[in-house]
Amino acid sequence: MKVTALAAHTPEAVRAALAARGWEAQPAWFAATGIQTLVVLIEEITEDEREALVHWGAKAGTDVLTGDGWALVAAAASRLAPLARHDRAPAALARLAPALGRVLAARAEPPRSWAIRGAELSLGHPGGVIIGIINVTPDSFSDGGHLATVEAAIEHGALLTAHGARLLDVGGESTRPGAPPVPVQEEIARVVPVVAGLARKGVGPISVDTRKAEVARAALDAGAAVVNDVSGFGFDPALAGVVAEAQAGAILMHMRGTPATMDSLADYRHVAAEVAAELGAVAERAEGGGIARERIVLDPGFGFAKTAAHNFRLLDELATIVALGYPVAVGLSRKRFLGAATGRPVEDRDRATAVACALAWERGARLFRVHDVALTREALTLASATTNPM
Ligand code: PMM
Repeated sequence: MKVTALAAHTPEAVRAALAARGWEAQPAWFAATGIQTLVVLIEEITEDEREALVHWGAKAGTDVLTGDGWALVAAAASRLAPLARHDRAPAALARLAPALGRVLAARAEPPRSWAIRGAELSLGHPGGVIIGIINVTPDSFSDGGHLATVEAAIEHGALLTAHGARLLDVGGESTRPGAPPVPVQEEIARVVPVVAGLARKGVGPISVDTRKAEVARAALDAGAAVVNDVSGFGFDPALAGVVAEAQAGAILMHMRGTPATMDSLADYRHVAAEVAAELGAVAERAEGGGIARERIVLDPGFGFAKTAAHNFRLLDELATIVALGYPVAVGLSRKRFLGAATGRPVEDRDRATAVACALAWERGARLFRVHDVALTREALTLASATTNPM
C-alpha cells in the first residue's frame, strides 16, 4: 500500500491525479471541483436557521461551527450544492439558497474575460491582464512628477505596452492619504491630452483613473475604454451613468471615506469578509445603475482605509473577494505595506510588488495594476505556468 497526500489548495492536483489514471479531462475537472472543500461563513442568521444548519451538518457528516447569529460550514462543494437549491434544501434554510448558489457558481465557472468598450480582454492569458500605471500628477506617492510632459507620458505608455501591459491606466488625481482634491478642469487638462495621444498612436486600450463623471466623459470621448474609480462609484453619483452609456469597462475599488478621511476609517473585525460585503454591494449598485455584469472588475483597494496588517490579511484572504464572482484586480504596486515588510523605500519596492502579484495570482486575482510591467510580467508568467496546465 502507498499513501500520498495531494495538494488540495486548488482542484488542480486532484484533476491531474485523475487524468494520470485515465479519466477524461472534463469529468476529472468536475470531480476535482466537486470534492474540493469549501468553508463558508454564514452571518445574520436566526436561531432556527442556526439549528437547521447544525442538524443538516450532523446528517451530512460535515463540520459546522456556530455562535450567536453565525455559522461556519466546511464541506465539499458537491455536498453544499443541495443547500443552494430551493427544491432540495431544508425549508428552514430557504434564505441561504441564492447567496450560496452565487458562491458555488463563481467557484465552478470563474469569469474568463472582461468586456471593455469595443473589446474583450481574456483573463486566461498567461499572466492575466497587467495594467500599466501612467500617473500624470505632480504628487502621486510613488512616482509623482516623474512624467512631466504629455510626450513623456505617451512614450512611457508605449514602453509599458512593449513590456506586456494589456491596459494603460492614466490618472490625474493623486489618491494618497490626505492628498488635496484636484479641480475637474485641472484633472481633464492633465489626463485628456495623454489619453488622446495614446489613442492616436494606437497604444492601449486605455483606462482613466478618476472618481469624476466629467473627467470620465472627456477621457472616454478622447478614446478611453475603461473607467477605474477608486471610490467604487461612491464619490460622484453621475459616474455610473457615464460608464453605462459609453459601454465602458469599470474597475470598482473598495475604500471607505475619501483620501482625506480614509486612514481614520481603517477599522475592521474581519477585513476580508467586510471588504467582500461592501464590494459586493458596490457591484450590485453598479449593475442596478445599468452596467452589465461582464463589464465589471472589482478591486479590494490595498492601502485605502486599511492598515498594513489589514492589507496582508486581505492579500492572504483574497479568494474571499474572488468568490464574489467578478474578475478581481489588485493595486499592490510600491505600496506602503510592502515597505513595512521589506524595509524598502518606495523607489525600491518593485521586486516586492512582483512577488505580491504572484501571491495574488495564486489566490485568484487576474488583473494587476503596476508601475514596473516587465518585472511583474516575469513573476506572473511563472505563477500562471505553475497553476495552469500548460
Ligand atoms: N491605487 C492607487 C490609484 N489607483 N486604482 C485601483 N483600481 N487600485 C488601486 O489599488 C489604486 C488605484 C494609488 O497608487 P498610485 O498613486 O501609485 O497610482
